[in-house]
Formats: sequence, C-alpha cells, structure tokens
Amino acid sequence: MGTVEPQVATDAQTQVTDGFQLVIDAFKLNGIDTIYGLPGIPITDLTRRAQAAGLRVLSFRHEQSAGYAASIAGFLTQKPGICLTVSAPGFLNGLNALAHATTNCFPMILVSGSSEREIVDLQQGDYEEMDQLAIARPLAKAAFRVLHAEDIGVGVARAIRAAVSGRPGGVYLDLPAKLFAQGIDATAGKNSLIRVVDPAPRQIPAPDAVKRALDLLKNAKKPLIVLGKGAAYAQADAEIRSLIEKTGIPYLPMSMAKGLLPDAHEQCASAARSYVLPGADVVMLIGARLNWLLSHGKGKTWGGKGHKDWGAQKFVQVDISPQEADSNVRIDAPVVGDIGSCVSAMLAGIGGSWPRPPADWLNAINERKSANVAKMAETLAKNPSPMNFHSALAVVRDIVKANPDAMFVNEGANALDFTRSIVDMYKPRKRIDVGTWGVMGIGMGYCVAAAVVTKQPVIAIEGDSAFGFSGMELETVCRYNLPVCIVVMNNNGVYKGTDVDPTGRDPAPTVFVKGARYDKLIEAFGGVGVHATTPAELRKGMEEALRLRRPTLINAVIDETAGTESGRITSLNPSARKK
Ligand code: ADP
Ligand code: TZD
Ligand code: MG
Repeated sequence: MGTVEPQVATDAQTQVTDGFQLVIDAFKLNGIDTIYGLPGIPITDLTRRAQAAGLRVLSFRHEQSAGYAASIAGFLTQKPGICLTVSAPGFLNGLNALAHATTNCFPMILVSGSSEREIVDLQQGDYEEMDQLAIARPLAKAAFRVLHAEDIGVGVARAIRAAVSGRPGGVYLDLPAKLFAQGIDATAGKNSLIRVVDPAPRQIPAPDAVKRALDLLKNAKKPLIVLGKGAAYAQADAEIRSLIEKTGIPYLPMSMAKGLLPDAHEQCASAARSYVLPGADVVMLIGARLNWLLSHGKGKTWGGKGHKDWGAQKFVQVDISPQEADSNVRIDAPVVGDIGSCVSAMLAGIGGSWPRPPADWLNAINERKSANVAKMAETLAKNPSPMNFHSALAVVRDIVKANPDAMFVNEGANALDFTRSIVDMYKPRKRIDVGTWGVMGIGMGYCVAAAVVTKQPVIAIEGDSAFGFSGMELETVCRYNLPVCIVVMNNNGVYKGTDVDPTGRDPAPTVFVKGARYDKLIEAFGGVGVHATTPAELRKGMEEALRLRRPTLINAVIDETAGTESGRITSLNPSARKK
C-alpha cells in the first residue's frame, strides 16, 4: 500500500506532519538508527519512509527472527532494539522475542501496527483483528498504545525509558493503523517529541550495603565470584576486571559472561565448576540470577544433601533489581544498584590492600583445573571418523582464538553445551546464545544483528535442529551480504540421529533426513556452501569464510551417535530420568 513520500504533504499556509513521520522523528531524536522488521498493512509505508529518512531498516522473512535480532541488539548496545511488525499474526510472531527480551533482561521495543480500535473492541471482525495490547501486557515489562499523533512523542519516550531503565526488558508499543495517517501541524508535532534525558539513570548502591558485602568477602576462606550476563550488559568491563584481579577471587562466568575476562585468565574457575560451587563459603553474584542455570543456589550442585537442601555458603548479590534477592535462597548481602556503580563503590571500599584468598583454596582449584584441562586436551586431540563434536570444536576453538573480535552465536543442545565448555572467549559480549530459556530459534536473527551492530564477522555454531528454526533467514544474511559463517553441526537430528519408530511406520520424532546437505540451502541465495566431513575441511571452510567475509554455511557432518539426550540437562527431562 502507498508510495514513498519522503516529504509530508504541505498546503500553502501550514506545514503538516503525520503519524508516520512523527514515529520516525521520535526514533531519530532518541538515537534509534535501526529497525528490525517485516512489512505489511499498516506499517509498509513506515518501513519505506524510515529507510528514506536514513534509518537502517532490516527486513526479515519471519518476525520471530526480527524480534530476536532486536532483542540482542538491545543487549549489545544498551539501546532498545526495535522490532516492527504488522497486526495480529505478525504481532504474535514477534511476541516470542518480546517475552524472550523480558526474560533475559534485554531492552527491546516491539512496535506493532494494529487494527481499528472501535471494531476490535466490539469484536466486529476487522482485518487482522486482535486485542494486541492485552495479549502483550503479561509478557512485557510495560505496554503502551498511542491513539493520537500528538501523543507519539510521549509514547516512544515511555517505551524507551521502560525498556532500558532499571532491569531492562521488552516493551510493547501498539500503533493502530489510523494513527499513521493522522495529520497535525508540523510545529506542534515537533514540539510534542521528547528527547529522553538520561534514559537509564545510574543507581548508586547504599554505602552500608557495599560495606556489608565487602566485610563478608574479606573474611571468606573460599570466596567465589559468579559473573552473569547482567555484568556483560552493564559494560563495566574494566571495573569488573579490576575488582577480580585486585581481590584475587576466583570467578565463574555464566554463558554470556564468558570473555568478560578472557576465559584463559588464571582466576577463571570454569574448568573446576563442580568443585567451586559446593566448595565456596562466600559467593558474590554479579548480574546473575540464582535460577535453574545455577541450580537455584541449592541442592547437590551447591553441597546441599538433597535437591532442595541449601549448601553452607553465604551469598552477596549485586543486581539492579531490588526484588531479586532471596528469590531462591537467602542473600546475606544484597547490593542493589547498577553494576558499574556497585563495582566502582566496591573498588573504592577495597582501596589499596586486600588479603588474597587463602592459598589452599586457590591451589585446590588449580589442581582440579589442570586435571580437567589435561583430560579435555586429550579428547580434543583425537581425530575419529566420523568427526564428532569434540574434533569439530577443537577447530572452532582455534579459529575463535585467532579471531577474538568475531561475534559468536551458539544454539542447540549438544551443539550448545560442548561448544560453551570447549570454545574459549577472549573479549566481552562476543558470545550470544540461547539465554535464560534455552530457546531454539535465535540463531540467524542474532547473526544479522551481531553483524550489523558490531561490524565484526560472526561465527555461528548451530545444532541442525536449532538451525531449522530460523533457517530461512539465510536469505536475509545473503541479501545484506553479511560476514556470517554458520556451522551446522549435523548429527541428523535432535540430540542424536539414531532413534527409530518402534512401529516402523515413520521416522522417530527426534530424527531428520539422513545426510541432509544444509550447505546447498545457502547456495540458493548466492552464499558459499561447504560440505565438511573432517576437521581439516571444517578449518579450511571457516578460515576462508572469515578471510573473504562472505555469507557461508558449513555443513559439518557429525557422528550421529555422538550426542546425549538433552545435552547437559538430561536431569530435567522427565522420561529420561526414569531410565
Ligand atoms: P545469567 O543467565 O548470565 O546468569 P541472568 O539473566 O540470570 O544472567 O541475570 C542477569 C541479572 O542482571 C538480572 O537479575 C538483572 O536484573 C541484572 N542486571 C541487568 N543489567 C544490570 C545492570 N546494568 N546493573 C545491575 N544489574 C543488572
Ligand atoms: N523449541 C524451542 C523454541 N526451544 C527449545 N529449547 C526446544 C523446542 C526443545 N529443544 C531443546 O531444548 S534443544 C533442541 C530442541 C528441539 C534441539 C537439539 O538438537 P540440535 O542439537 O540438533 O539443535 P544437538 O547437537 O543435536 O543436540
Ligand atoms: Mg542435532
């Protein structure tokens, strides 16, 4: 519908602006320069006019990918990522990403066009009728609707503040079709816009909270720091590194906090995780929740007797959300504030001298680390045929080491778990993955946003099942000619390719077409396809992709028996537990 109208209609006396233009102007005024979306009624002209006005408008093949792209752009930039969709079905396709952003604490705004309020509210059957605001609300940190052009400035400002202030999250902004064409006086329109001042205000921690935390840490015999993706989001990299190095406390990075300090750092305790969690007496969480990913802070992982029993450790929790403390176990010293301010306050409290943690704790950790690293090195050195996760990931590990600035996307089950533990990260915010939900489908959306936001090459390690959730976005990657190298870890299915239907009628629910050639898919769009059956072929393909910066998909053939059910989280799978 409509045509490009870079210039708004004017009559002889008055300059008139309209809803389309005011949305664009409000975005630009607030430094929003990219929209991830998919056009159609009523937002087609919004995408055209935004592009004509100089915004980058990245058009996807499915709104879910656009939404995931927006969410991770928010994580990487601390600015809300914008996802733009049409009404009902497009909105619903984007909703998964909105919920994902809220769950992962990423700032994002889902902007959806919607149908006519009067018709929707009387349920009279409008084109794509749906009460979108009501449906979005429980999944979003906040949800707003704008009915009048003169309120667009306030609507966009509120959405931005809600997305990035405090604990970041997903925000829904409902823009009914009628709004876009509304004309108002251009001067009045301009005056109605708001440049948001200090959208994510610093939150300074209370001095006594900082002191309480430092006292606890100072007296610890076996201290540990856990860094979460909130710490990565906060972009307080130098302060965090300084805190860790000045205190000498061993640390564990959660998945997306890997690289905040290089994984090869001598204080990194990743290779001794199962020793340090139950062993530590004081644990400081920085931007990490005690959710399922940390076994809720209790049970055997933490030295508790049964799965509900608490261990003996005390916790310090640094978080911007005052409600997070005590969510699962007692937090002895909550420090509420933004991580930059909290860590700076701690550094000031520490001053010049801090006792190093007792040597027997550090030595015991180092012993475990060395033993586990040596064991892993042995496994990685093997070259079995067919290739397995380890021999393939030994290559990926080398390539990432040689290209530490490359962005790194990862999803799957075994393809996720093995990669996370084998491939070291060297710089902050390079690793982006399935996040808090362990969701499949973030892959290609994350690749597009990572390439666009950082201008760095992107490496994506994808399970063959995981890849399928967003595979059509290969066309998007090729259309924008992004330097993305996708490696599909092809083990013929979900977890493994070996299941059979006991009745003999159909393929088993977990298996796919055997020997599928995912590399051929990208060739359809002009990208480079590589079929790799050995580590040497994989290495050559990846090196070439990074050198040429061309969209590349490598079909890495992995032993179909190599994976385990549910990867590392078999214990959460009810049927597997019975076996
Ligand atoms: P992970 O999955 O890596 O363990 P989580 O997503 O569970 O991390 O935790 C991230 C935490 O970081 C959330 O509790 C969130 O409130 C917090 N957070 C996010 N941004 C900031 C910030 N700038 N300052 C302080 N805390 C933050
Ligand atoms: N649907 C969504 C949206 N998210 C999910 N996490 C799942 C389904 C369930 N699921 C997992 O948790 S991992 C996975 C699914 C379907 C795929 C695992 O297969 P893969 O990885 O090929 O990606 P491996 O290497 O074969 O284990
Ligand atoms: Mg698989």
